[in-house]
Amino acid sequence: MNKTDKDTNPTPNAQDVPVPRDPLEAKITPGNNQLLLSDWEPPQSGIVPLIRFKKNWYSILWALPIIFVLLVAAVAIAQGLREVPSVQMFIEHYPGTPASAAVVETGFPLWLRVSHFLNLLFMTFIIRSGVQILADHPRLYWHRDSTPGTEWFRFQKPVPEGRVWTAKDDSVTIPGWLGIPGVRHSIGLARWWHFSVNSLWLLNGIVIYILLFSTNQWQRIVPVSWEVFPNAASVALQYLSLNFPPDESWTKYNSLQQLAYFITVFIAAPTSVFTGFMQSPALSNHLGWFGRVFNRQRARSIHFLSLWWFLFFILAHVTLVFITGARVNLNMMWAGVNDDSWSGFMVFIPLITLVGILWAMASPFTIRHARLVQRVGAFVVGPIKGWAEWFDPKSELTEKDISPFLWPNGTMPDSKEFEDLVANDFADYRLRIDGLVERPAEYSLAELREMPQQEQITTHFCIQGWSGVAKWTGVPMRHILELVRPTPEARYAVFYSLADGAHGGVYYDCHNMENMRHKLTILALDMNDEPLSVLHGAPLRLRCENELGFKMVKWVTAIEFVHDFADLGSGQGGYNEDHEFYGYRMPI
Ligand SMILES: Nc1nc2c(c(=O)[nH]1)N[C@H]1C(S)=C(S)[C@@H](COP(=O)(O)O)O[C@H]1N2
Ligand SMILES: [Mo]
Repeated sequence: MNKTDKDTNPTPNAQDVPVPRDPLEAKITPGNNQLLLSDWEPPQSGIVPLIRFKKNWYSILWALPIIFVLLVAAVAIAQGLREVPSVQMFIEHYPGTPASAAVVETGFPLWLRVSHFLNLLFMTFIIRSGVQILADHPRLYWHRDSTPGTEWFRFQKPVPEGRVWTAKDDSVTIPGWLGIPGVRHSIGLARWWHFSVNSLWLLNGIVIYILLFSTNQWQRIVPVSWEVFPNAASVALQYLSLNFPPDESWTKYNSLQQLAYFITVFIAAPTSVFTGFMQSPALSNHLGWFGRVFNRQRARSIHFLSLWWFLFFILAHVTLVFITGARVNLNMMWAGVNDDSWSGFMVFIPLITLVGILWAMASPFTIRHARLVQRVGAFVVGPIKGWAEWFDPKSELTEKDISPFLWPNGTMPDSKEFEDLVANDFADYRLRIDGLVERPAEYSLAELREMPQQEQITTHFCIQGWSGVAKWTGVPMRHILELVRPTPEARYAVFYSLADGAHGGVYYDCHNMENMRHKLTILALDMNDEPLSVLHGAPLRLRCENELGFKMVKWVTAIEFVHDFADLGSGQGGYNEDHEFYGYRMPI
């Protein structure tokens, strides 16, 4: 078709009709593709971790002298016990391995050695990004809400009183060699690492499970007789007396060793996966009573204890590998041979150097190529997130579950416009709805209050790790959809705030239409039977219970229906997505 044909065509096709745009689109600012430290929350150090017993807090540094004294005492006692005839008989009877234990003659096959290495590599990324995530809300709780003062563990000072202290204010810096990327409040990027590498680790784990049980390799690490317990006690006594039991190298493990591997592979790993998933708003809010019992804070605490098991295991495992004959042990696990050559070292040294290089590069790379990390992360875990988003959340909590405290979060509005609205008790407030809708509309607060109201008691899940229960009342989004009638082209609803985000430019966030149709998606006007406070989003905020908190825009002023969000800001689907590298879909 030549130019003249097109120019003279009297009927414009659908693409030529100008799409109505909300004026606030112009106030969106794109984010940087790098994590710019000059435009970021300034560093803030935490404190030495504390654990609470009853009303008192104790530094975990006390553990060092306590463990030392206990170990010395245990060695003395164990050595004394080994002189006692009945103990000697016990050790003779239970030498360390049940007589029934199978002998694995096949060594460590290649698949086992490769998956062992991958496991080591993945675990370095998982642990580091996990610690980074923890530092975004450096407190742990055992119960459903996250009320300050009720933590059992923290590495941050008590919450200051007499001022607004948001969850973002509370985040602390950890060094770049430890966390990934080692920048305060970099949870968006840490999560991409954590979840992408978790997926690889999980795949590796599934392959390991399958191959363990389709060969005889499982026999080394799965106990099959109750005698494993007295034998493990016997081994512990022998180790503690510093007179080690005989080593049967890779044909069979002693009972203590077997239990340690069993716990790691079959208890700690699944526990971590399970408690990881239970921290997701979509899964937890969908699972009803199960989500209440295994609530997010409990799951997060157990997830953390599971980390400690892994750290303890790694320390013990590596120490024993090196003190019970490093060369032979390395030959077995890295070269697959049982001799005293140097072949294990020849494989181990380059591979562990590679791990070291990747370790050193991870944080600087992530800071420099933050947008890339976000894109690759979303590509790897996007399908899992899409699957989780599909769950319709339930509201099964009751009045007595309502938390005494809900952390405030985000950047407060500080415009003259907002001040005037507050001064007038929001009498001049209008909610504007436009974009791809048949009937654009503007509603006053009074009109919104006359619409059908829905009440729900739900848990709020902030990406940073805290959660809390509140009762929300407001207009179901389904009702709004009936009023304004989005056109078939509309695929997303963009929520605009009266407040700017932390790095300048209007705060906004996009949701897909399925989220808008969920039973519990409402435009909340009340929180716990009172009109919303300014802190929590007055006069109107979104509740969308299968997403993380940052997607629930506070101080909503406009909703625009669009076909695509690629042309808004950096095109990532929202303010924190553009500026802090969060994901557009965040049901986990
Ligand atoms: N406009 C705006 N809305 C926002 C934020 C923000 O910074 N600006 N923060 C979000 C985040 S990260 C969370 S966890 C919730 C917190 O809601 P709350 O302060 O009522 O607990 O609001 C969300 N809505
Ligand atoms: Mo949040």
